Amino acid sequence: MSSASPRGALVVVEGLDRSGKSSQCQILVDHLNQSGSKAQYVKFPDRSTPTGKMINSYLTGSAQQDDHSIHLLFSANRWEAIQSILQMLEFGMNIIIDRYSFSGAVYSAAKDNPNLGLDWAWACEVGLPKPDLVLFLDLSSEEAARRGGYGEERYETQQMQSRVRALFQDLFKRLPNVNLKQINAGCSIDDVATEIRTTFGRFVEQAKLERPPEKLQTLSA
Ligand code: T5A
Ligand code: NA
Repeated sequence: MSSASPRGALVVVEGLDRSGKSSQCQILVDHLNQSGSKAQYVKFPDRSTPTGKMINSYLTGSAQQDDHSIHLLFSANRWEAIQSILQMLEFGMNIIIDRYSFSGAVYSAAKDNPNLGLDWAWACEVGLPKPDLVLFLDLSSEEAARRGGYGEERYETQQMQSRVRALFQDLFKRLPNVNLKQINAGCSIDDVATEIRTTFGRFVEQAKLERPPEKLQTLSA
């Protein structure tokens, strides 16, 4: 492929558990593929790899892990996928990622562990490709708790979720160079999908995509 052809966009969808990320990623990927763009869905954690299997055992409660060790596994689960993501972007594929480094830092920092704050948690994400656009699906922890399947996995308690919600905002304030759009995820699936489609369309009109993508940097003070 010639270097004149545009690279794909790296879009990340973030939010609390049950905010609708997976549903919305699939809707956006299908929409792009049906309207003539190429798009690929990527999800973290990817539970199919060796690191992902360890993460899955931890999340479902069948294995224990030290807080730092599970944190590093989540990060490794992203790093091991990066070469293939960069290749797909270079071939013009838009990559829509369901959770990324932002979840990685925030869920670990939300634990009651004084040695594991946002700065420590973010450090192993520095150098990963920086998303061109981050869509944050915002939903109160009470609304999230009312949705299907809530309460089955390790972090799905209301106390953890409300800490996570506050920490996402602390993290985003310390990443002024990240292109962030907050989306109200409390309305219907169709309404959220429409807002995401509109936001993505506006982003594409203005996007000047660096090649290769920029990298995530350390947090500002
Ligand atoms: N984690 C993750 C870390 O600690 N570190 C990391 O580095 C990473 C990447 C698992 C856990 O791992 C943590 C965070 C998590 O606690 P996961 O595999 O992404 O992460 O979690 P899942 O259980 O797959 O997904 P979520 O619980 O986050 O759900 P989604 O994807 O936000 O929501 P979705 O689309 O599956 O929808 C959930 C339910 O709500 C309904 C859906 O139909 C479904 O039933 N729904 C709506 N209902 C009403 N109105 C709407 N607008 C709705 N949208 C969806
Ligand atoms: Na999901």
